Amino acid sequence: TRTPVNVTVTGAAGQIGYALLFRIASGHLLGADVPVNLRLLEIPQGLKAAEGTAMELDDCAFPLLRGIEITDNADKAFDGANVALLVGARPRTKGMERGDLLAANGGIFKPQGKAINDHAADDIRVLVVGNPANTNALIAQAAAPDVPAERFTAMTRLDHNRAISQLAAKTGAAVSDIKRLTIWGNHSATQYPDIFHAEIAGKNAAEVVNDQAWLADEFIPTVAKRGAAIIEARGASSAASAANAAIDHIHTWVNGTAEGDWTSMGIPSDGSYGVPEGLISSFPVVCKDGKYEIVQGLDINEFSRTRIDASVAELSEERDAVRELGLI
Ligand code: NAX
Repeated sequence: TRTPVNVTVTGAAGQIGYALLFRIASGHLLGADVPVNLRLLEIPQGLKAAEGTAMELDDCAFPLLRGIEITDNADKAFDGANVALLVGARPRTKGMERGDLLAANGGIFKPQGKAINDHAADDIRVLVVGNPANTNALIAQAAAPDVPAERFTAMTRLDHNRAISQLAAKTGAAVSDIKRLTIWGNHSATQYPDIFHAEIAGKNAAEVVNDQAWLADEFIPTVAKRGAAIIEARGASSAASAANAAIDHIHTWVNGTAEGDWTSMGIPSDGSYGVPEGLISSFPVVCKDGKYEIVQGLDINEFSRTRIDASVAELSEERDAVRELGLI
């Protein structure tokens, strides 16, 4: 029998947390044969609700769930953590300036990065979901100098999945026929979903679509603004789809991408594709043996170049801003 994997979830009492925890406990995060211990980190006001969720988790009698600990202490929550899903964040409220937003999140992600640095297991893998996800991941990573930088990642898998779904709807293809889609840049309105290297049942997706106006005026904005459209329709932000994407992200990282396919992850740049080193930007990646590698050698056309550069410029500005605030 395998040793349980310690999975820490922050913001566990929130709506993504509620959609996430049951799937982790039922084996969807790591595999149907991997037992898990859950560590739930909340702020004091969230502890009672987290306890309620833990009662429900108990009531599922999940065979793979070996334990649940609930705490408002980051050092305890990350002690021995193998996987950390950083979901809890400070949302942007009306009239809030970007500097205030970054400062408030720095107050969350800097100490959590330090707690990960000091207490997590050697094989820790971190996924930041809480927005602004890429820059929050950068703040946590900078606060964890003893952890290899590549263990800090940000979630663009929801954007990736949204793009696949939109492309399938447009072409009538099955989602399972769509491969090699890429989200580049920031998880924000500037993100760039790239279909020029994507394949639909083995054919080049851009050629199958053959409609530049749809690409520029419908596909890209629909994917980028999907979060706002969900809020408008549901009266609440994406939760189950975000949780599903977080599960996908970690599952793919640990268990690998399918042969001939790749996925999108926000990861520290090594300078590939002109993205300044150290920025946490989304790239096409192949995962194998628990590691990821940026897909190299893709030909970037002018349409793509402009959009990648714009999103990366935004990431650079966010990095400058958190530097000025002393958060990295
Ligand atoms: P909720 O407001 O429902 O839940 C957030 C939870 O985090 C709350 O229970 C709160 O008490 C807790 N929390 C706040 N500060 C904390 C801290 N310092 N330590 C531990 N817990 C803390 O938000 P929810 O809808 O679950 O969304 C969570 C985050 O995901 C938001 O930042 C949201 O913007 C972000 N999203 C990111 C997405 C992505 O694709 N990267 C998509 C979905 C989502 O919008």
